[in-house]
Amino acid sequence: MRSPIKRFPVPDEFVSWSVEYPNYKPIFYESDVLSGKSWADPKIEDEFFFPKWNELDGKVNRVSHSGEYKIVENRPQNPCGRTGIVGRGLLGRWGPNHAADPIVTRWKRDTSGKKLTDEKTGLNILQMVAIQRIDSKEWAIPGGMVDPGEKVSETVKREFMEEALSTTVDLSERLTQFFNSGIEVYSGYVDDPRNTDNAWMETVAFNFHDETGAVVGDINLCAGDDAGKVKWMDLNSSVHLYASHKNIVEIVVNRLKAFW
Ligand code: RP5
Ligand code: MG
Ligand code: MG
Repeated sequence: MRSPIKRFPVPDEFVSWSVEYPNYKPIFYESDVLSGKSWADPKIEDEFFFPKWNELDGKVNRVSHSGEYKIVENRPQNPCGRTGIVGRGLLGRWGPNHAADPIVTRWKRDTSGKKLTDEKTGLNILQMVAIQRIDSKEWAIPGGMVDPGEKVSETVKREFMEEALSTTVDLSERLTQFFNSGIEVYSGYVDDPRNTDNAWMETVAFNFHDETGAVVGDINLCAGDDAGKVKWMDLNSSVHLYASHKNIVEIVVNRLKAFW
């Protein structure tokens, strides 16, 4: 969901905290939705809230992939700079909000099963299972938040099942094996529209590649949870994807030496 709040403008040259921005007057915003939710932290001033920043805090992972983040005026500071909003905005956790993203790929083929290539470069065309988010209507990787105590390898599988297969029932042996053989392609900050000066998205993205197309190539896709639509999307440099998902997908395309 895009924040309904108008951010204080931050020109590119003032994003970095190391550059003085004396006129910076960020807007405070925390969604009412967060109050009392088990997946959200309390307000920073809550007398019973003693977060362990930069550590595994019970089951909540407050460690950033970008290294140690600063605590300024009792609040975690976004390691990528100013955003125009203070407070958590729409995000549940102060500091890093951990997600996981499954990039499920296959080669584009014709009806006879022959791999299709880009005419100019002769490179094969890669396809990814993409979902259309209900909140912003943008196409995206079918990722989601890591539950407290959950392994990211479980999160990617669970989120793919919820958003792209609309199921929570156990997968077949073959699919289970497929989802156990993912390759981690990225871990770090996500340039998500919900990020604020004190709360931001981070992800671990895994590639699950079906080389022959026999495992997930003809799987029954069905959009569920926060996905309105699901499809196999051709990947190339003109795709538009939510947040910084395009950069993450490009890593997979390069890894598999596909057309971009
Ligand atoms: C993105 O938001 C992550 O890369 C992940 O895809 C997603 C997680 O948030 P929800 O889909 O649960 O809203 O930044
Ligand atoms: Mg989800
Ligand atoms: Mg999601």
